[in-house]
Amino acid sequence: MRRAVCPGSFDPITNGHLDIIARASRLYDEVYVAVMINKSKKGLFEIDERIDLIRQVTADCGNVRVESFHGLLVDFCKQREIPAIVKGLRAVSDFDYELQMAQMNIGLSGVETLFVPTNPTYSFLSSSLVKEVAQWGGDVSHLVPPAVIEALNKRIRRD
Ligand code: COD
Repeated sequence: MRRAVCPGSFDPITNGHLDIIARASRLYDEVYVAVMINKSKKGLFEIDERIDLIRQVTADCGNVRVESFHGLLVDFCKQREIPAIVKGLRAVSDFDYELQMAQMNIGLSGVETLFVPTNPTYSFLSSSLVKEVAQWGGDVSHLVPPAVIEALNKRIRRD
């Protein structure tokens, strides 16, 4: 079975993430989406909320499993016998940091990183920008799935 992981914070999942996950799901038999826990960074959404949203919007793929993990990505991979990490690349600005992580990860454990070029429609898109625009009342309905719009509206109204 060919397995890969798409890791991230997914706070919240955007159409850019979803595009990469869907493309990975067509290349691999099983794709894990790993919501990596960073306790020093308070997100807008709790980890369980992020997982729930990702499960809803990736259900159509049919071969995507969503889990959270606290620790090194390479340990997540080792425990599940995953040989490949799939990352989206938006722009040159992503490349330096992604290259460092890819080289660290292969050095730590032999796990390969494969880069998928972003869909140009989403090359500017990040979870941080979505949250900022949504918090000021801007329209992000073309940038995230409808389930995320609903969750953003609820969260922002409650705060
Ligand atoms: N188009 C295409 N791809 C995109 C887009 C977009 N618009 N937006 C995001 N992506 C892809 C990128 O590949 C990105 O890396 C990934 O989605 C996740 O994005 P985010 O913003 O949700 O997540 P990040 O960047 O905060 O995730 C960083 C990780 C959690 C993956 C990283 O810190 C990590 O692996 N942490 C675990 C601890 C660890 O192992 N540390 C050592 C690393 S060497």
